[in-house]
Formats: sequence, C-alpha cells, structure tokens
Amino acid sequence: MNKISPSVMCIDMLDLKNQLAALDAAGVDLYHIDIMDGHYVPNFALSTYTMQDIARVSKTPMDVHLMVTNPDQYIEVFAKAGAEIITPHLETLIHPIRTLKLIRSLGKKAGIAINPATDIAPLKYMLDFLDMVCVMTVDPGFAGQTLIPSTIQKIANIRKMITDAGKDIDIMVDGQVKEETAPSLVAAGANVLVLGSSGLFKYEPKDYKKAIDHYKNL
Ligand code: S6P
Ligand code: MG
Repeated sequence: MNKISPSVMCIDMLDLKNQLAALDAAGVDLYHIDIMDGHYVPNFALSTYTMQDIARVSKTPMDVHLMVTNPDQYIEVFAKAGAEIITPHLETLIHPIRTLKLIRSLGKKAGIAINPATDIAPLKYMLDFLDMVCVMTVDPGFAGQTLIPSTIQKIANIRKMITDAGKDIDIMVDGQVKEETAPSLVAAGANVLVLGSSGLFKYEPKDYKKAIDHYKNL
C-alpha cells in the first residue's frame, strides 16, 4: 500500500485546523512540510511555526522537504520542531553522507531530494545512509506545475538501484501527483505520494477519504 503525504503549503491556512482533522480522518500517513528560503528556490514557504501548530492538533508525523541553500545549519532546528523525516536537496549538499548521518544521529529518518535534471548516479554511494529518496517531478519552488515526463523513468532507475542493493528505501514522488500521473509513478516504483493542488486539494474535505484510499491502493 502506498503512503500519502499531503502538501501542507497547498492547504487553505484560514481553515488549517478543520483541514487537518479531515485529512487525519481520511488516514494520511505524513504531512509534507515544504521549507523554502527564497534563495535556493525563488519562493518562500512554511516554517517551524507551522509544524508546531500542526503538532498541537495532529499526531500524524511530518516529513520536511528542505529547499534551502545551507541545510546543515537547520537540520537540528527541524529535528527539534518535530520532523520524523528530514529531506534536504542533493544539489545543496557539500558532504551528503555527513548530512545524512547527522539526521540519523538526531533520531530522525534521512531523506534526500533530487531535482528533475540531476543525475541519480551519486545516490548509489549513499544507500547505506538513506531512508527515503524524494524524486522531484518538477523543479522545486511552486505548487501547480507540470510533471516533467523523464522523471518517471528516473524513478524506475532509482527503484532498480535500491532493489539491486537489497535495501529497503522509500521513494517519495513530489510534483503534480494526480489521478492521471499517479499510476505510472507507482508502477515505476514510487511508494510515498505527495498530494497537493492537482491531486487532492481540488476536492472538498468530505471527499478526501475516497481520494486518499484510491491513491493508497494504486
Ligand atoms: C514544490 C513543492 C511541492 C508542492 C507540491 C504541490 O516545490 O516541493 O511539495 O507543494 O508538489 O502539488 P501540485 O499538485 O500542486 O504539484
Ligand atoms: Mg515538496
């Protein structure tokens, strides 16, 4: 069964408490927290304050997608804010294995995000230190973009790399995951789906469970 991580930046913040209650009742597995610094990506989004607010009303774990230029400086901050998985971008890391070890040393799961135009080859040296790979199907920075088709084969290549190495590592997919794209993303090997504006928040809260059950069972 696939795991579902709704993208919190796509939630109507004026209705956050009710939205979280509806998503929790629908059985989501994670909350996807997009952290944007206005430097690594040309946009700003979310913060530890949002995470603390979520933790006041929900026990659902949070995965933090760190779109910042100097992630090492903030790993501890997000660990303290209650992240279960911390996922910096491969493109921002000078010593990736050191960063992954730091994340695990704080008792958290270590993820790594990889952009559409970044080659997967370096990942093979990191598999011992990874709990999750987050494959971006769009360049990071904004919701509502269009999936770049070559990322589907890329997921399949990463899944093969993980299977060949005999590892148990999740593959998250982030960017325009919706009814039309999700089946091929899952068939390629993704098992954690970030659902945002295109795949989930177009529905009314009363319909979240039906939509989430559909994505879980693909
Ligand atoms: C994008 C961000 C994503 C988006 C999500 C939005 O930089 O990392 O997590 O919030 O992809 O979903 P959608 O369906 O609008 O692409
Ligand atoms: Mg994201």
